[in-house]
Amino acid sequence: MEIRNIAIIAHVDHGKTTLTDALMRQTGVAEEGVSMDSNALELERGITIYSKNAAIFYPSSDSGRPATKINIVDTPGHADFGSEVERVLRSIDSVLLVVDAQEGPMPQTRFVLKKSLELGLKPIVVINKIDKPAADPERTEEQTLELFLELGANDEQADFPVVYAIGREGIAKLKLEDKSKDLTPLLETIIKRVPPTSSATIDLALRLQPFNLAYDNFLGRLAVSRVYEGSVSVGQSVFVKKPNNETRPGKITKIFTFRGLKRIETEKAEAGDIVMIAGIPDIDIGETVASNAGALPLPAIAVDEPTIVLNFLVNSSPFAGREGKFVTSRQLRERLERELEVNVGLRVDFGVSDSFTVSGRGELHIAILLENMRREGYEVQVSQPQVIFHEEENGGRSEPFEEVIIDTPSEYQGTVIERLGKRGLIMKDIKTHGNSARMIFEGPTRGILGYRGQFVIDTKGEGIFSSRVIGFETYAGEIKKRATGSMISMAGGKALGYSLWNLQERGVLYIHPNTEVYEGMVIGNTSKGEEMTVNPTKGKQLTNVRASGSDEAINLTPPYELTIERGLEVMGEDEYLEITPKSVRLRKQYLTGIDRSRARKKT
Ligand SMILES: Nc1nc2c(ncn2[C@@H]2O[C@H](COP(=O)(O)OP(=O)(O)OP(=O)(O)O)[C@@H](O)[C@H]2O)c(=O)[nH]1
Ligand SMILES: [Mg+2]
Repeated sequence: MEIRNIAIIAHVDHGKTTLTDALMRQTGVAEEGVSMDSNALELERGITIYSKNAAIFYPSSDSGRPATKINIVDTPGHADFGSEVERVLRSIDSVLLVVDAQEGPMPQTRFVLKKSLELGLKPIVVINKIDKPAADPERTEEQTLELFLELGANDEQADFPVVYAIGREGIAKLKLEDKSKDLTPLLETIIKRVPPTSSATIDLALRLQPFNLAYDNFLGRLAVSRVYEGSVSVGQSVFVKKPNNETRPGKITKIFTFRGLKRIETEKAEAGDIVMIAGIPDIDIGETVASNAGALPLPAIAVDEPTIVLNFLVNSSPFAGREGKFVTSRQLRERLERELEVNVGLRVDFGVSDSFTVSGRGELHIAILLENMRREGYEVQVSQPQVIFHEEENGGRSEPFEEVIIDTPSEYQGTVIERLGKRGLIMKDIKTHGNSARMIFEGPTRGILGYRGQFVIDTKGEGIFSSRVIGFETYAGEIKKRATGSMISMAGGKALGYSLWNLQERGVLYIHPNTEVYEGMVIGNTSKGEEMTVNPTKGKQLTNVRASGSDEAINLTPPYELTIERGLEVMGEDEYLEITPKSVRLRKQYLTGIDRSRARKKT
């Protein structure tokens, strides 16, 4: 059977997964309701976190034409997971570049297209969501072509085929005025434009390379791999080679191919296919599995370096152990070790016994790990994320820089420019279109950390903020962020509506009435920026003149409830974010006022 290998790439939310799901449905490998976004967190958030494989067969066997197997890798669009995409691109032969017909090319469109063009891939452009009321497919197509040229596409690449689609309805067409009822035009374009994998390499000795990892409780580490040459069989003895040619022996114990999302166990797979192999417990992305000890390793696959770092600690709050099943240092360590099996962008330094230093690609990357852990029953507390500095050879320091693209109604652009300016970001470009502005900034990750929440407020929820790391650049100097102070509880007990009502004048509260608090817990922030110790458990002094029942009704503003992401954003350097299966609490590292002033004196 002929094989075509493609990845589907785009900016976040432009419709990759919806389109892939529709392709699986229409080719009969998945039922209604089955989605590539299969992980619980993905379903809840509606974003793709992990890249995943599926295989479809087209045309279907009853058409009389020989069927082709199309391996599709759906990739995440969020910039924090950009390195996943990069790895995948190395292992496929063409990409579907999906672009939202209303938004046009966005930062991550640029990133994934740049990587694809550099690898010599010839993308198929899918202008998606043409059903949106403000969709402008022609303009989007023009902007996409401009982007191709700007990124140095060669003539062949710039002469890309365009397919228009409404992924959500499972419709694709080659011309906007065409009538279509399904995705056939897209499938035909894939068959026509994506080169089939070469059958000439099947007779060579085996070389395959993993580009993704998975874990199975029974089989251990699994490697999603592209077979480049030869064939691989169950029971085969192999040599596993690092890019530097360091070689160790191994044995293949299981092989799976894909049908839709399902894994199908098989005895043998041949060059061209994408398979999952088991049996090599320490296999890593970018290594080469070969049948000959003397085989040359395939070119390495680079994994992006982490940009932010924080500590994971055993929860030491007064409420520790109330809600979690797994709370000990040993349990945390084991969980993090397990994460390292599959989470390629993550690094953990297990140095000190009760505190693990975890580095990742961004706040969302870390937040997803924490969210998964709390769902599994873990309790943990973490310190404030910091950017990672690199020491340069000339003795200077460099730090991660990001490109930020902001779309906002024009009336808020001034506020955004001012805020980002203060945070060390420089505006590179601004374009207005109707009543909205698109601005491009560049600057240190340090300046962006903790800004997203403020951005939502500044643009009244109407702005779109996207950013991605562009590399390490010279240290941008000191950045003064607006100091937010914490409102710290001085007592333990239940927060009372009456005292919260008094406190809400002074800042933004994180808790509801009846929330249990402890001494040293941060219950809100102060608008003036000073630290404030308060007693949220204090009730109203009852006098004998009025009974409590006939009190004037109090009007409480809904609190700014902490989620993991919000917590990571608002927390101070001297605080911990406490995460348990049921709660996210912010606290001072030192819980009592005395301990805090002692610690301050020491530094
Ligand atoms: N109007 C319209 N909405 C669509 C279409 N296709 C997808 N959507 C919606 O767009 C949103 C995002 O779709 P996804 O398929 O999850 O996007 P994605 O590109 O996979 O997102 P990430 O994987 O998180 O980057 C969902 O709410 C879809 O229902 C379409 O053709 N038209
Ligand atoms: Mg997706």
